[in-house]
Amino acid sequence: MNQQYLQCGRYRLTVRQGHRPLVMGILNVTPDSFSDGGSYSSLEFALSHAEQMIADGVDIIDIGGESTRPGIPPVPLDEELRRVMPVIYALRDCGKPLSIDTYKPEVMREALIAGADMINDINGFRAPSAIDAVKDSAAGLCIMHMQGNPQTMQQQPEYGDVVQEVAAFLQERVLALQAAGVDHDRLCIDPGFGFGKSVEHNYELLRNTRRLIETLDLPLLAGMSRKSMIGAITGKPLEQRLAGSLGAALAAAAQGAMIIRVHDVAETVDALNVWQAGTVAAGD
Ligand code: 8Y7
Repeated sequence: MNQQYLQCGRYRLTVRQGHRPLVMGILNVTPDSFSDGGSYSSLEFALSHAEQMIADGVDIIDIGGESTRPGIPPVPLDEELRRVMPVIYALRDCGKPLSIDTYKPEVMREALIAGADMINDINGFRAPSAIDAVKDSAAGLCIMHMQGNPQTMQQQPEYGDVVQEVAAFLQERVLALQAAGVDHDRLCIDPGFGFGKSVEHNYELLRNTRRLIETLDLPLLAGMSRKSMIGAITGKPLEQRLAGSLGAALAAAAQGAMIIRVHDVAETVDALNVWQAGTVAAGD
């Protein structure tokens, strides 16, 4: 991969092969993501969570106002804005790039005006006007593959050659964004683990991380933290998937993944730092 950095709004992130992968910390701003019993509002909860992630060494904060777990109904536009915008304003000057996890062009536009540095679209900028919403900014763009939609995607995932089909989809979206004038150095790709994929599809994709990076010639983001693909191997419930998730992160890192999206920032930073210290960089 020739690309040395990812242009991410106000930031230029190093994504050179042989460098430690960046850690993207998941910041959910959904009513179900904080315990309602105490005195915290969801905004206060999100801000203290962000502060902790920064102390733990996070590289990018991924703010999401809509849960995209399989089967969860979509959140209306005004509700998503109500959740996400105050967090962007509050964290704008926290010193870390802010990524917004949304597939709604209106949210992309508002977030970019408010100073977001990256748009993470699980829908791969396929919504009409999604490309228009982002093309004139300097924001980093994560293009994720998803088969179907979050309501139905896990019902009957089907592929001939999953790696080939995901690569072809990502290539088509890269070309669509570039045709609209988006610079190559703003793009990263993501196979979309768990988004319309069986456990076997997910591991086939994970084992082919290197091939995806070489085929697309772009930095790759891997999001496997606590997902059912981890549960399928470990037999562990959601709250006991940290060790399995670290294993997945290292498997992706070893094949050149450059951004790892996780819930557990401190543990992932430690794991990647030790892995990096023990790895002989290719070509160095
Ligand atoms: C991913 C993601 C989720 C992922 C990217 C979860 C928003 C489900 N997963 N974005 N979002 N990649 N780019 O369990 O794998 O975190 S939501």
